[in-house]
Amino acid sequence: MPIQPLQKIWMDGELVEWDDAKIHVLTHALHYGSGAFEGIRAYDTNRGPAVFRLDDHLRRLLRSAHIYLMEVPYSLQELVQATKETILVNGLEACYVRPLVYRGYREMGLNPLLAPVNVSIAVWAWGPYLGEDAVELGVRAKISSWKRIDHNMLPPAAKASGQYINSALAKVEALKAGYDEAVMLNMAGSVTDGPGENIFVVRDGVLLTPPVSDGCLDGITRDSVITIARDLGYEVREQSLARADLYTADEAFFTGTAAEVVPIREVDDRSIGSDGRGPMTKELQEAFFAATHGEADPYVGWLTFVKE
Ligand code: PPE
Repeated sequence: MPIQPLQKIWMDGELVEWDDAKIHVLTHALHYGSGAFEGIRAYDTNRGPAVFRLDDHLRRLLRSAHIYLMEVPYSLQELVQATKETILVNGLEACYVRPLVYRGYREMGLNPLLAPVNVSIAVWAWGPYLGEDAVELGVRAKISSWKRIDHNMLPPAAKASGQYINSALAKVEALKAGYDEAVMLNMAGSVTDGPGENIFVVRDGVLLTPPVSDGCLDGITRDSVITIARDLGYEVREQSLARADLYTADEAFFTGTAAEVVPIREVDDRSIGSDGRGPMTKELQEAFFAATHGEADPYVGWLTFVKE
């Protein structure tokens, strides 16, 4: 995804020029993946740009940092303010927001505890994550030969930088095999996540998604879709899924901040349901986009209005 340079990036309390937002090549996180990040979206609303579930994302960032014993030198409230400032100064109505907490420069070796903890927040314009047509037509997914990181190897609950080389291996394998996206299983063979998305299936009118204990990320879009589906009167169950549950689903879709809500039309060359976007997927997509754009009153509390 090529990035269009903007104006400023927030680094350790200051807004620096985009082209000056640099780090030393001996930054600990660059060598060892010792960082944690978030992916957040701000949407265009009739009250100006609004960040979707900002506090929830920043709380997860602080949890990820806590898991890795990184003490973040800013409070949640300071990070909220910094995010709003960064969006405002770059003048975007809608954007993707990438806060990063990372072990910085002047300490090498595998003990990260002596390295400083730095924080940055960047924004950029990020269009449809899985392609222009994916939102309507859906994507073709493939079960990856790469298992998702297991609880006893790396904590799946943390959105830690280094953990994403696992996702990248799965993503590249799927792309090189001619698919759009991967689906990762855990060591026991249960479905977990896409490389950067949670996964849902619809069976007999019930919405099913793997429990966080199976090793998926505790996704904020996932939580939003579960809430919306229940409010619409659907039964939602968090239960383990085997790969054949995907093959035989009536509908399936990915959720994520970058991906939003994207139908899955095939898994391992088996078409799912009517081979396109199913009716419940469409209904949930529409309700989700209404919520993110400030057009659904019950969910306005999920938005942080940048100019207010
Ligand atoms: N699982 C994984 C592994 C994951 O990385 C994400 C977000 C999700 C599920 C969905 O979580 P949430 O965004 O809270 O609904 N992936 C982020 C990074 C994507 C990237 O390519 O970078 C994102 O969507 O921002």
